[in-house]
Amino acid sequence: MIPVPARPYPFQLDPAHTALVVIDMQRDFIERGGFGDSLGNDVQRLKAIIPTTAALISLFRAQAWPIIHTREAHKPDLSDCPPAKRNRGKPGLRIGDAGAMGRILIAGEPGNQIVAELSPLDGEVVVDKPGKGMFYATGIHERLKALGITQLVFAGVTTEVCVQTSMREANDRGYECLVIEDATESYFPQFKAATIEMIVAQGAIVGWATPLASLEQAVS
Ligand code: TIU
Repeated sequence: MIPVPARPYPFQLDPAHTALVVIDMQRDFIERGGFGDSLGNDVQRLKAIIPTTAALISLFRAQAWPIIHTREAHKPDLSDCPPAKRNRGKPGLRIGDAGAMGRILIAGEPGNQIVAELSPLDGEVVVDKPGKGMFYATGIHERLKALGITQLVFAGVTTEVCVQTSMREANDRGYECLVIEDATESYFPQFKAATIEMIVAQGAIVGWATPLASLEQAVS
């Protein structure tokens, strides 16, 4: 076990059973003209975590620990997008509509690609998920179990939506979860801060949180 300084207390990292999950670092959320922009958000602030997330991915690659990348993605026929989800978007530019980077949040469209700086390598798992959480309708729990993974380190966007939902889903499935605070971001700084507090509260009710430097120093 590798003790990693973290809140609310050190995280005991089990190197043989840990995977990195990079949530939804796709153009839809990070560049102008995508889903995040269509919802009225300032997407600029999400770009800031690309270097930290790249360094985190490099750390896992150097250790040859598994890496999972997710994308929020729907089928072109929208058969996996319930009206309750589609109708909640901005009227006139909803999931499946034609935007500046192709159809909004649709698999295979330019906007659905992971940003170039964080491109998955061959052998890394890429999960297309129709929900906010990474476990709903993806089969990833079975794949992680087959790999013997019991701990997940989280990065990506947005902290309070897809990252938090995925961490809570993971928690309920028995994974120990650590979020890297400077490798996750929200359109709303106050939501990011509140989410981190919610995760670590009550003795790590959902998981642990730490900056990348703490993990790097612990692993080196
Ligand atoms: N809107 C928002 O903050 N997030 C999402 O819709 N999806 C993810 O967080 N990936």
